[in-house]
Amino acid sequence: MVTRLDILLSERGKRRTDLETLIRQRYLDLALHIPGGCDLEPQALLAALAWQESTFGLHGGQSRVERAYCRGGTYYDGSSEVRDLWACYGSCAAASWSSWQILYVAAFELGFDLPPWRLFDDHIAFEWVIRYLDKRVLSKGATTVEDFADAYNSGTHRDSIVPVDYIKSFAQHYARCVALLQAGQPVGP
Ligand SMILES: [Ca+2]
Repeated sequence: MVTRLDILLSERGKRRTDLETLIRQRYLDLALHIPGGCDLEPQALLAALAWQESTFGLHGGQSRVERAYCRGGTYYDGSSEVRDLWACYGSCAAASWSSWQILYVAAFELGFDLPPWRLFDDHIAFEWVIRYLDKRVLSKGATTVEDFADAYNSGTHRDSIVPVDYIKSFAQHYARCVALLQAGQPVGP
């Protein structure tokens, strides 16, 4: 007998197939702007980020609450905007969402005006991930895979906070995605 739980679990598989299609079909429409003179491959960046953050959508349905944005956290204490968003949405405002785990606060700062849980949907989150990467990562001078991963994980590649393990893992995902694309293979599982 197929249970409701079986149906829910099968949805995870569909989500990953959907993610593969989403990246392949929309990354050009939404134009991730790679700076001139660097050879970063946009589709591989987006796919590698999904591998890194959610095992390519397998855990994309999980939102993760960041303590620094919760009541009493560093960013909560330091920002009236973060406190106001917390007042509206509670811990949902302090969470990251989607297969790319974009922070709600980061999307809000870029103009996202829906409730945080709408970022659960990869189709909605994708546009804001692209905007975030353009404005906060690539246009800030990240021109290598290492800088890209550093900036996405720690906010900037220009400071002394260097998430070494994250960067190493991302670089491996990226190299694999580039190889798959060059071989004409899907970047998903
Ligand atoms: Ca950094």
